[in-house]
Amino acid sequence: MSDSNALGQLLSRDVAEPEFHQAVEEVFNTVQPVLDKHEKYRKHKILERMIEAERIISFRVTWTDDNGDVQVNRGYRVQMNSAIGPYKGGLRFHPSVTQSVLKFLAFEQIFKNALTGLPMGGGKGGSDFNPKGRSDMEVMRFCQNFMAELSKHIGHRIDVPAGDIGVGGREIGYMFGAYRKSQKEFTGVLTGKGYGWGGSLIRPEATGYGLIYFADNMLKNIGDSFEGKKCLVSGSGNVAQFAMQKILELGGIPVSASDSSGHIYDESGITAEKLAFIMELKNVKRGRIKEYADQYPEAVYTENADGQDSNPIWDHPADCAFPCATQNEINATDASNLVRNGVKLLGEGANMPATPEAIDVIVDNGVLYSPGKASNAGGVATSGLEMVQNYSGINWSSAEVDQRLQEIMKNIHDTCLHTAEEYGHRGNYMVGANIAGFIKVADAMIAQGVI
Ligand code: NDP
Ligand code: 2IT
Repeated sequence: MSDSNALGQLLSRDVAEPEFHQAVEEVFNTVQPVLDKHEKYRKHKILERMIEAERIISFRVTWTDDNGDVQVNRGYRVQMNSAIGPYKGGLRFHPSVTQSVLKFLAFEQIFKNALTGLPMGGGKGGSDFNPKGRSDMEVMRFCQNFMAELSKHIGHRIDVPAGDIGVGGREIGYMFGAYRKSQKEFTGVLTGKGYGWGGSLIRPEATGYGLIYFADNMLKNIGDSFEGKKCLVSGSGNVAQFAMQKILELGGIPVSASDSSGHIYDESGITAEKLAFIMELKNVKRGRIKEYADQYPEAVYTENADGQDSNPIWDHPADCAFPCATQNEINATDASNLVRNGVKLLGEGANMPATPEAIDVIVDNGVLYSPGKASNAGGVATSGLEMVQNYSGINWSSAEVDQRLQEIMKNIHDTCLHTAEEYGHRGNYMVGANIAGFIKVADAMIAQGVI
């Protein structure tokens, strides 16, 4: 079967899965030079096999809310590829979660995890449960019932979930407790655990820090640095918060943050003190980003409008942009706005935040661009380091984990550049990331036979 036939078959078989198709098409389009150079990948039908999940588990989650009413949600785990290690990837709790979204995320995770250099396969899971506005006890009951089913399919050498949108330390704690009780054993079955019960230092910070370490490598590669750079950041959750913290440490100036209701733009800069306010607001009070502008009147809050054809957060002057909220948050119009506003570097913290049309605009205009599967890999890489610590029963210091994270991000950066160069796409981090991740997993699949 030709590559385009394989893609056509996917498109016709997996109907109504636009996010999955988008993620697959990007990889299909960029790995063609490898398939042309090495006949074995077509012969062994590697692409066809990679786009078919090894296993997808879908299940009902029933729980009772604080009023005693029964609630029904849908849970999933997509076990996409385990050629190089146990399935590894986050859990997302958000009303927009569908099988398509989780398949796209699990597919991306295959290549991302391969790039880290650690032995982790690709997986992703979650639920359409919306934790927003729910009490701690409601979230706990949901997590316990979700884990009652998920626990049958995971294990510390089988599949190791972690957090993602809507799943942070609180949810990991409730799920870990439920797993431990049901299995009668203490293993590192989840990562992102609290320090003191198996968690790794720096895991909470790792995705945001890793993103900025990666961008710092991109800047250094062209003889530049973060010093004085104005940075647009979207989101105000885990990834955005620690990206802003590291931007500040490296001398840059974050000027925006957002949530699903709107964004704030603070031309004077989000300082360490203002960032502490955001962290308290989001992690403790679970409030809305609008409250930032009430606290700091120099900032402007803009509410999202229905039917808007562009995202106003990307229409401010800046040097760098770091989307850290969700998929497809930058379309072609936003990309043109970024270019017009002087942005020279776009580093993806979220998974697939830019549409294919937006990526074209960004790359065609010479903006340095890093795909999420490379630049947000610090989170899962540090999850891998948490697994190593759990297997060996020791805890590393913050400095040690941070040092390893920095090395991993530099290695991924260099691998992307070298691979892109080797295949005739000098400076294209997206091509480099897709090809390097693909080759590692493809070779493992071939070595292990037709299974
Ligand atoms: P959080 O839940 O901590 O934060 C998500 C942020 O994005 C919140 O500010 C949220 O606003 C906003 N957001 C979520 N969905 C939407 C939406 N549909 N439209 C607009 N804004 C939205 O999640 P994370 O920070 O962990 O994840 C952010 C991104 O980073 C995701 O794409 C995730 O897949 C990716 N990622 C996360 C990693 C991790 O280790 N956590 C690792 C690698 C990638 P609101 O509160 O209003 O929902
Ligand atoms: O998208 C991601 O890489 C994550 N949500 C982190 C996954 C993990 O296993 O730490």
